[in-house]
Amino acid sequence: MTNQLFRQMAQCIIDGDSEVSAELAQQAVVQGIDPLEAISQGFVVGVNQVGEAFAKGDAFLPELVMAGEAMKSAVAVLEPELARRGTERTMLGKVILCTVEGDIHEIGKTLVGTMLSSAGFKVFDLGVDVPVMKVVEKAREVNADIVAMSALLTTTMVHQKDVIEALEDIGIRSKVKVMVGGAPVTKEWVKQIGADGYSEDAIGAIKVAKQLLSQ
Ligand code: B1M
Repeated sequence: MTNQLFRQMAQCIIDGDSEVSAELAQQAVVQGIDPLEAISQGFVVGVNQVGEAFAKGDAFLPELVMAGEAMKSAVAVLEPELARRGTERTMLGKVILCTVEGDIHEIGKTLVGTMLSSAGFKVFDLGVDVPVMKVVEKAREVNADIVAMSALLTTTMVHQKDVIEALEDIGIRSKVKVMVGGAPVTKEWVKQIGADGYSEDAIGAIKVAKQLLSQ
């Protein structure tokens, strides 16, 4: 039953059908399915297939856009449920969150934000395509504990490094932990740019953020 629902979820993303993706997400909520499982075993399977087809030249930008929209509709339905399931409510720390300059991929970043908020972090989500100085100025303004940056493009991930350098330039690098993520980000990249941590997925981001604050 659940497997069939997961297959339908993947398919509606491939079809770029936002109406069906929202309906299937709603079904998952009604059936008490873990929203993160619905995302990772259902919808993301579809978005990955579209991504692979795009990379091979078997799908084009309109398909990518429609898959992204369908994914957003599903996540919008699942987000309140994700937040509702968050149990810890104490304020663990302040997180500045963004997708870096030049990059408009927002779905993974938003999921990370939802997970961190539901775990008890106060998240300042600056959105997508956020200029380097806006990130560091906000970090200084709110006295942030963590700067969390998402990048989905090999051409934009370099701005994660730029933000770290800008934090150094304005003299607050030692006061703030830097966490990075997104599909092209690897452990090697984290080391190379001098970030403090990274996670491959949204749920792992909670563990990493907590670890960073306990250091
Ligand atoms: Co774009 N795109 N895209 N795209 N797109 C990718 C990323 C790509 C891999 C597709 C491909 O070619 N196979 C490719 C990048 C290639 C590369 O650089 N290596 C690509 C490209 C090339 C492009 C354009 C350049 C296409 C063009 O215009 N010719 C263009 C760039 C626009 C820009 O940003 N300037 C572009 C545009 C778009 C759309 C706007 C159409 C749309 C985004 C819609 C939106 O976000 N509102 C889109 C989409 C949908 C994708 C794919 C298919 C799916 C991304 C997604 O939402 N995944 C993607 C291929 C793929 O990833 N399979 C692709 C689902 C999401 C839940 O996963 O974002 O990875 P993800 O987040 C995960 C983890 O990475 C992690 O946790 C999340 C949840 O588990 N994570 C973090 C993410 N951030 C984190 C931060 C953390 C910790 C964990 O701590 C801070």
